[in-house]
Amino acid sequence: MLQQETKNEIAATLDEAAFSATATGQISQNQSFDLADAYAIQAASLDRRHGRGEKLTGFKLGFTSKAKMEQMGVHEIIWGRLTDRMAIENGGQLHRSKHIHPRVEPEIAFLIGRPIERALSVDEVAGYLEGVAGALEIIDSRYENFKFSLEDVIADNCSSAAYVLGEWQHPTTDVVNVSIEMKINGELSQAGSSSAILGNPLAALAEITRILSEQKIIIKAGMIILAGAATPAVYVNAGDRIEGTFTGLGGVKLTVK
Ligand code: OOG
Ligand code: MG
Repeated sequence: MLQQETKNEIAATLDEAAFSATATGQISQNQSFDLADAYAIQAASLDRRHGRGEKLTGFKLGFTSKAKMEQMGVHEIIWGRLTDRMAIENGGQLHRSKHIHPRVEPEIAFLIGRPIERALSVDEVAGYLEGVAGALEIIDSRYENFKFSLEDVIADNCSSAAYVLGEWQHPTTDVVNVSIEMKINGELSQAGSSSAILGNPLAALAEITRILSEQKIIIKAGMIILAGAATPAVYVNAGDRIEGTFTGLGGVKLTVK
């Protein structure tokens, strides 16, 4: 268990790495720390963002599909926090120079319609939704070579960097068998199915209600939840045009400047 002062120092290092778009070494190479420490560092790094005026907009899950677990070598579900500064409008631009080594991945997003304070079952979660959408997430590990341990990536707010939401669809729209394609510059880069996300993205939503209610964190109405990518993530370069298509949910576009 780390001292609070040490957690704050690590949080500052990660926050500055993100802010200056400069990679830093893995924390786990100099320090042993546990999952509780890792989430406390994440919270402290978010406090720094809130101090600069950023607002919490929701939460994301990570490593909810085999494809992601295998790509990154981490096999546990993780969660992180999203802020308004990370939101990019559909069709908008990502500034490559503001990031270290950004990657993009297709996601399913949920818009929460009423507060959630307890663990909900997969059958219950649908009743708390105001919308569902396709999304693109930009992840940008603050660690050199995009390499990390489970604790490292949690402390680094699960590599969260930016997200683009598609148009919200009615909450009863099927999200279980959505075919997902991600094209870069018109060429198919990744293809998958939303069923790769814990068999059903609503299961990811149920999972985060369980995790956050244990942490006494309320998911407020209007918040967004990203269920985790169904496919591996792909590096992006300046000039790239990225397009996610999600059968029944529509498309999401992003260009990299
Ligand atoms: C960690 C973030 C994982 C997902 O959707 O699985 C994630 C990473 O891969 O750097 O966002
Ligand atoms: Mg993701």
